[in-house]
Amino acid sequence: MNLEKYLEISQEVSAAIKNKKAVVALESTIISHGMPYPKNVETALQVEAVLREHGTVPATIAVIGGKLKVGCSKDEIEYLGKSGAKINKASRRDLAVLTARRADGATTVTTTMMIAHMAGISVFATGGIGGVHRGAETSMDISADLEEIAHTPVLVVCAGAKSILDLGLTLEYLETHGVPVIGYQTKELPAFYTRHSGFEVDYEIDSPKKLAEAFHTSQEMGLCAGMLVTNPIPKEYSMEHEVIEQAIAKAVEEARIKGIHGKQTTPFLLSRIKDVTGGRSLEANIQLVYHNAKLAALTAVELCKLET
Ligand code: PSU
Ligand code: MN
Repeated sequence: MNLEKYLEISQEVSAAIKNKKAVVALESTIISHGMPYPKNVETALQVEAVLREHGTVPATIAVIGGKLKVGCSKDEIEYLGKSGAKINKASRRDLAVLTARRADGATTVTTTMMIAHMAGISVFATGGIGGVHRGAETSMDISADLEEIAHTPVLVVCAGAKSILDLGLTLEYLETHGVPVIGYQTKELPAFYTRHSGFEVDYEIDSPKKLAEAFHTSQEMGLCAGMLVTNPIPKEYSMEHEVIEQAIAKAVEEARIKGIHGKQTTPFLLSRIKDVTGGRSLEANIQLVYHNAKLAALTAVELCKLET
Protein backbone atom coordinates (compact mmCIF):
# COMPACT_ATOMS: atom_id res chain seq x y z
CA MET A 1 0.00 0.00 0.00
CA ASN A 2 1.12 3.53 -0.70
CA LEU A 3 -1.93 5.52 0.32
CA GLU A 4 -0.05 8.70 1.30
CA LYS A 5 0.73 9.21 -2.37
CA TYR A 6 -2.96 9.78 -3.09
CA LEU A 7 -4.58 10.97 0.12
CA GLU A 8 -4.49 14.74 0.75
CA ILE A 9 -5.96 15.77 4.08
CA SER A 10 -6.35 19.50 4.77
CA GLN A 11 -4.37 20.94 7.63
CA GLU A 12 -7.47 21.68 9.67
CA VAL A 13 -8.90 18.19 9.29
CA SER A 14 -5.59 16.52 9.88
CA ALA A 15 -5.03 18.53 13.09
CA ALA A 16 -8.53 17.65 14.27
CA ILE A 17 -7.97 13.94 13.68
CA LYS A 18 -4.64 14.08 15.48
CA ASN A 19 -6.16 15.91 18.46
CA LYS A 20 -9.15 13.54 18.57
CA LYS A 21 -11.60 16.29 17.77
CA ALA A 22 -14.87 15.34 16.10
CA VAL A 23 -14.81 15.40 12.29
CA VAL A 24 -17.75 14.80 9.95
CA ALA A 25 -17.32 13.82 6.29
CA LEU A 26 -19.45 15.30 3.49
CA GLU A 27 -19.86 14.02 -0.08
CA SER A 28 -19.38 15.92 -3.35
CA THR A 29 -21.76 14.17 -5.78
CA ILE A 30 -24.52 16.08 -4.06
CA ILE A 31 -22.61 19.26 -5.06
CA SER A 32 -21.72 18.44 -8.67
CA HIS A 33 -24.69 16.27 -9.61
CA GLY A 34 -27.37 16.63 -6.97
CA MET A 35 -28.20 20.34 -7.06
CA PRO A 36 -27.96 23.20 -9.57
CA TYR A 37 -25.31 25.96 -9.39
CA PRO A 38 -25.08 28.23 -7.39
CA LYS A 39 -27.45 26.68 -4.81
CA ASN A 40 -25.16 23.66 -4.63
CA VAL A 41 -22.17 25.76 -3.54
CA GLU A 42 -24.21 27.85 -1.08
CA THR A 43 -25.59 24.66 0.45
CA ALA A 44 -22.20 22.95 0.62
CA LEU A 45 -20.70 25.93 2.46
CA GLN A 46 -23.69 26.32 4.75
CA VAL A 47 -23.68 22.63 5.70
CA GLU A 48 -20.03 23.05 6.71
CA ALA A 49 -21.10 26.00 8.87
CA VAL A 50 -23.76 23.84 10.55
CA LEU A 51 -21.12 21.22 11.39
CA ARG A 52 -18.86 23.88 12.88
CA GLU A 53 -21.70 25.37 14.93
CA HIS A 54 -22.14 21.99 16.55
CA GLY A 55 -18.54 21.52 17.54
CA THR A 56 -17.11 19.51 14.66
CA VAL A 57 -14.73 20.05 11.78
CA PRO A 58 -16.23 19.49 8.31
CA ALA A 59 -14.37 17.37 5.78
CA THR A 60 -15.85 17.69 2.31
CA ILE A 61 -14.42 14.87 0.23
CA ALA A 62 -13.71 14.79 -3.54
CA VAL A 63 -11.12 13.63 -6.04
CA ILE A 64 -9.30 16.61 -7.53
CA GLY A 65 -6.47 16.22 -10.03
CA GLY A 66 -5.94 12.64 -8.94
CA LYS A 67 -5.76 13.44 -5.22
CA LEU A 68 -8.21 12.05 -2.71
CA LYS A 69 -9.05 15.33 -0.97
CA VAL A 70 -10.30 15.27 2.59
CA GLY A 71 -11.37 18.77 3.58
CA CYS A 72 -11.94 20.66 0.32
CA SER A 73 -11.25 24.39 0.38
CA LYS A 74 -13.86 27.03 -0.46
CA ASP A 75 -12.35 27.38 -3.92
CA GLU A 76 -12.47 23.64 -4.49
CA ILE A 77 -16.13 23.54 -3.46
CA GLU A 78 -16.85 26.40 -5.87
CA TYR A 79 -15.01 24.49 -8.61
CA LEU A 80 -16.99 21.29 -7.92
CA GLY A 81 -20.26 23.20 -7.96
CA LYS A 82 -19.59 25.33 -11.01
CA SER A 83 -18.28 22.43 -13.08
CA GLY A 84 -21.36 20.39 -12.18
CA ALA A 85 -21.97 17.39 -14.41
CA LYS A 86 -18.60 17.94 -16.14
CA ILE A 87 -17.03 16.34 -13.06
CA ASN A 88 -17.19 12.55 -13.20
CA LYS A 89 -19.48 10.94 -10.69
CA ALA A 90 -17.08 8.62 -8.92
CA SER A 91 -18.31 5.41 -7.37
CA ARG A 92 -16.07 2.53 -6.19
CA ARG A 93 -15.45 1.18 -9.69
CA ASP A 94 -14.28 4.62 -10.93
CA LEU A 95 -11.88 5.53 -8.16
CA ALA A 96 -8.61 3.96 -9.32
CA VAL A 97 -8.92 4.87 -13.00
CA LEU A 98 -9.83 8.51 -12.29
CA THR A 99 -7.04 8.85 -9.76
CA ALA A 100 -4.45 7.26 -12.08
CA ARG A 101 -5.49 9.72 -14.79
CA ARG A 102 -5.11 12.63 -12.36
CA ALA A 103 -8.74 13.40 -13.08
CA ASP A 104 -11.48 14.89 -10.89
CA GLY A 105 -14.30 12.93 -9.33
CA ALA A 106 -17.39 13.87 -7.35
CA THR A 107 -17.60 11.28 -4.60
CA THR A 108 -20.84 9.40 -3.98
CA VAL A 109 -21.85 7.95 -0.63
CA THR A 110 -19.71 4.94 -1.53
CA THR A 111 -16.44 6.71 -2.31
CA THR A 112 -16.95 9.31 0.43
CA MET A 113 -17.19 6.45 2.94
CA MET A 114 -14.10 4.79 1.47
CA ILE A 115 -11.99 7.95 1.59
CA ALA A 116 -13.32 9.00 5.01
CA HIS A 117 -12.28 5.60 6.35
CA MET A 118 -8.83 5.90 4.75
CA ALA A 119 -8.45 9.22 6.57
CA GLY A 120 -9.75 7.89 9.90
CA ILE A 121 -13.13 9.65 9.89
CA SER A 122 -16.10 7.60 11.03
CA VAL A 123 -19.17 9.86 10.77
CA PHE A 124 -20.65 11.10 7.51
CA ALA A 125 -23.68 13.31 6.81
CA THR A 126 -25.56 13.35 3.53
CA GLY A 127 -29.04 13.77 2.06
CA GLY A 128 -30.11 10.46 0.62
CA ILE A 129 -28.33 7.23 -0.20
CA GLY A 130 -28.57 5.22 -3.38
CA GLY A 131 -30.49 1.96 -3.23
CA VAL A 132 -32.39 -0.63 -5.20
CA HIS A 133 -34.16 1.15 -8.05
CA ARG A 134 -37.74 0.53 -9.00
CA GLY A 135 -37.71 -2.19 -11.66
CA ALA A 136 -34.37 -3.56 -10.42
CA GLU A 137 -35.71 -7.08 -10.86
CA THR A 138 -35.03 -6.58 -14.59
CA SER A 139 -32.55 -3.65 -14.71
CA MET A 140 -30.39 -4.90 -11.79
CA ASP A 141 -29.80 -1.24 -10.93
CA ILE A 142 -28.66 -1.42 -7.33
CA SER A 143 -26.45 1.35 -5.97
CA ALA A 144 -22.96 0.40 -4.82
CA ASP A 145 -23.77 2.48 -1.71
CA LEU A 146 -25.56 -0.47 -0.13
CA GLU A 147 -22.56 -2.76 -0.41
CA GLU A 148 -20.26 -0.07 0.92
CA ILE A 149 -22.38 0.59 4.00
CA ALA A 150 -22.23 -3.14 4.63
CA HIS A 151 -18.45 -3.35 4.86
CA THR A 152 -16.95 0.08 5.53
CA PRO A 153 -17.06 1.15 9.19
CA VAL A 154 -18.60 4.59 8.83
CA LEU A 155 -21.83 5.82 10.39
CA VAL A 156 -23.96 7.41 7.67
CA VAL A 157 -26.67 9.92 8.59
CA CYS A 158 -29.27 10.40 5.83
CA ALA A 159 -32.95 11.27 5.48
CA GLY A 160 -33.89 7.80 4.33
CA ALA A 161 -34.13 6.97 0.67
CA LYS A 162 -36.22 8.59 -2.01
CA SER A 163 -39.12 6.78 -3.42
CA ILE A 164 -37.39 6.95 -6.82
CA LEU A 165 -36.07 3.74 -5.27
CA ASP A 166 -37.92 0.62 -4.28
CA LEU A 167 -37.74 1.11 -0.53
CA GLY A 168 -38.94 -2.39 0.32
CA LEU A 169 -36.26 -4.02 -1.82
CA THR A 170 -33.64 -1.59 -0.50
CA LEU A 171 -34.41 -2.68 3.06
CA GLU A 172 -34.28 -6.36 2.06
CA TYR A 173 -30.89 -5.83 0.46
CA LEU A 174 -29.55 -4.03 3.53
CA GLU A 175 -30.79 -6.82 5.75
CA THR A 176 -29.06 -9.47 3.65
CA HIS A 177 -25.79 -7.56 3.86
CA GLY A 178 -26.05 -6.99 7.58
CA VAL A 179 -26.67 -3.25 7.73
CA PRO A 180 -28.69 -2.05 10.71
CA VAL A 181 -31.20 0.59 9.61
CA ILE A 182 -31.81 2.93 12.52
CA GLY A 183 -34.63 5.46 12.73
CA TYR A 184 -33.73 8.59 14.66
CA GLN A 185 -36.70 9.20 16.94
CA THR A 186 -38.90 7.21 14.58
CA LYS A 187 -40.01 3.63 13.99
CA GLU A 188 -40.81 4.34 10.37
CA LEU A 189 -38.29 4.65 7.56
CA PRO A 190 -38.41 8.25 6.36
CA ALA A 191 -38.64 8.72 2.59
CA PHE A 192 -36.41 11.76 2.10
CA TYR A 193 -38.92 14.47 1.06
CA THR A 194 -41.52 13.03 3.40
CA ARG A 195 -41.39 11.62 6.90
CA HIS A 196 -43.34 8.51 6.03
CA SER A 197 -42.78 5.47 3.84
CA GLY A 198 -44.95 2.81 5.42
CA PHE A 199 -41.84 0.68 6.10
CA GLU A 200 -40.43 -0.02 9.56
CA VAL A 201 -36.81 0.53 10.51
CA ASP A 202 -34.89 -2.14 12.44
CA TYR A 203 -34.30 0.03 15.52
CA GLU A 204 -35.50 3.33 16.85
CA ILE A 205 -32.80 5.27 18.69
CA ASP A 206 -33.63 8.57 20.33
CA SER A 207 -30.38 10.34 21.20
CA PRO A 208 -26.99 11.09 19.61
CA LYS A 209 -25.34 9.46 22.63
CA LYS A 210 -27.15 6.17 22.02
CA LEU A 211 -26.35 6.33 18.31
CA ALA A 212 -22.70 6.77 19.19
CA GLU A 213 -22.86 3.85 21.65
CA ALA A 214 -24.32 1.53 19.02
CA PHE A 215 -21.67 2.45 16.48
CA HIS A 216 -18.85 2.33 19.00
CA THR A 217 -19.93 -1.18 20.00
CA SER A 218 -19.79 -2.27 16.37
CA GLN A 219 -16.28 -0.79 16.15
CA GLU A 220 -15.10 -2.41 19.37
CA MET A 221 -16.36 -5.79 18.23
CA GLY A 222 -14.47 -5.36 14.98
CA LEU A 223 -17.53 -5.90 12.83
CA CYS A 224 -15.97 -3.72 10.12
CA ALA A 225 -19.42 -2.59 9.08
CA GLY A 226 -21.25 0.64 8.54
CA MET A 227 -24.49 1.76 10.13
CA LEU A 228 -27.34 3.67 8.56
CA VAL A 229 -29.13 6.35 10.54
CA THR A 230 -32.28 7.68 8.94
CA ASN A 231 -33.37 11.10 10.18
CA PRO A 232 -36.81 12.33 9.09
CA ILE A 233 -37.02 15.73 7.38
CA PRO A 234 -38.40 18.36 9.81
CA LYS A 235 -42.20 18.64 9.55
CA GLU A 236 -42.13 22.25 8.38
CA TYR A 237 -40.10 21.35 5.29
CA SER A 238 -41.63 17.98 4.42
CA MET A 239 -43.69 17.70 1.23
CA GLU A 240 -47.16 16.27 0.77
CA HIS A 241 -47.06 12.61 -0.12
CA GLU A 242 -49.30 12.99 -3.19
CA VAL A 243 -47.35 15.90 -4.69
CA ILE A 244 -44.00 14.19 -4.44
CA GLU A 245 -45.26 10.76 -5.51
CA GLN A 246 -46.76 12.21 -8.67
CA ALA A 247 -43.59 14.13 -9.47
CA ILE A 248 -41.50 10.99 -8.94
CA ALA A 249 -43.80 8.84 -11.07
CA LYS A 250 -43.58 11.40 -13.88
CA ALA A 251 -39.78 11.59 -13.66
CA VAL A 252 -39.39 7.80 -13.56
CA GLU A 253 -41.60 7.44 -16.66
CA GLU A 254 -39.61 10.12 -18.52
CA ALA A 255 -36.36 8.37 -17.65
CA ARG A 256 -37.78 5.13 -19.05
CA ILE A 257 -38.90 6.77 -22.31
CA LYS A 258 -35.56 8.54 -22.76
CA GLY A 259 -33.62 5.36 -21.97
CA ILE A 260 -31.73 7.01 -19.09
CA HIS A 261 -29.77 4.37 -17.20
CA GLY A 262 -26.72 3.64 -15.06
CA LYS A 263 -25.06 6.52 -13.24
CA GLN A 264 -27.21 9.12 -15.03
CA THR A 265 -30.41 7.82 -13.44
CA THR A 266 -30.24 9.50 -10.02
CA PRO A 267 -29.12 12.97 -11.27
CA PHE A 268 -31.74 12.89 -14.05
CA LEU A 269 -34.56 12.00 -11.67
CA LEU A 270 -33.49 14.61 -9.10
CA SER A 271 -33.41 17.37 -11.66
CA ARG A 272 -36.77 16.43 -13.20
CA ILE A 273 -38.43 16.18 -9.78
CA LYS A 274 -37.14 19.65 -9.00
CA ASP A 275 -38.66 21.06 -12.22
CA VAL A 276 -41.97 19.25 -11.79
CA THR A 277 -42.35 20.52 -8.21
CA GLY A 278 -41.36 24.07 -9.17
CA GLY A 279 -38.19 23.94 -7.08
CA ARG A 280 -39.92 22.85 -3.88
CA SER A 281 -38.12 19.52 -3.80
CA LEU A 282 -34.79 21.35 -3.94
CA GLU A 283 -35.68 23.49 -0.92
CA ALA A 284 -36.73 20.37 1.02
CA ASN A 285 -33.51 18.66 -0.03
CA ILE A 286 -31.36 21.54 1.25
CA GLN A 287 -33.14 21.69 4.60
CA LEU A 288 -32.88 17.97 5.25
CA VAL A 289 -29.13 18.06 4.59
CA TYR A 290 -28.69 20.75 7.29
CA HIS A 291 -30.84 18.71 9.64
CA ASN A 292 -28.71 15.60 9.03
CA ALA A 293 -25.49 17.56 9.48
CA LYS A 294 -26.63 18.66 12.92
CA LEU A 295 -27.43 15.09 14.01
CA ALA A 296 -24.16 13.80 12.55
CA ALA A 297 -22.23 16.49 14.44
CA LEU A 298 -23.90 15.74 17.77
CA THR A 299 -23.23 12.04 17.25
CA ALA A 300 -19.61 12.59 16.24
CA VAL A 301 -19.03 14.59 19.44
CA GLU A 302 -20.50 11.74 21.52
CA LEU A 303 -18.43 9.18 19.64
CA CYS A 304 -15.27 11.15 20.40
CA LYS A 305 -16.04 10.94 24.12
CA LEU A 306 -16.36 7.14 23.87
CA GLU A 307 -13.13 6.82 21.94
CA THR A 308 -10.96 8.68 24.44
N1 PSU B 1 -29.66 10.72 -3.46
C1 PSU B 1 -29.92 12.04 -3.37
N2 PSU B 1 -29.03 12.94 -3.81
C2 PSU B 1 -27.84 12.58 -4.32
C3 PSU B 1 -27.54 11.17 -4.40
C4 PSU B 1 -28.48 10.29 -3.96
O1 PSU B 1 -30.97 12.39 -2.90
O2 PSU B 1 -27.05 13.45 -4.73
C5 PSU B 1 -26.19 10.74 -4.91
C6 PSU B 1 -25.32 10.25 -3.74
O3 PSU B 1 -24.00 10.66 -3.96
C7 PSU B 1 -25.42 8.75 -3.85
C8 PSU B 1 -25.50 8.57 -5.34
O4 PSU B 1 -24.33 8.06 -3.30
O5 PSU B 1 -26.35 9.63 -5.78
C9 PSU B 1 -26.06 7.23 -5.74
O6 PSU B 1 -25.88 7.07 -7.10
P1 PSU B 1 -26.08 5.63 -7.77
O7 PSU B 1 -27.53 5.33 -7.56
O8 PSU B 1 -25.69 5.80 -9.20
O9 PSU B 1 -25.20 4.69 -6.99
MN1 MN C 1 -27.20 2.76 -10.24
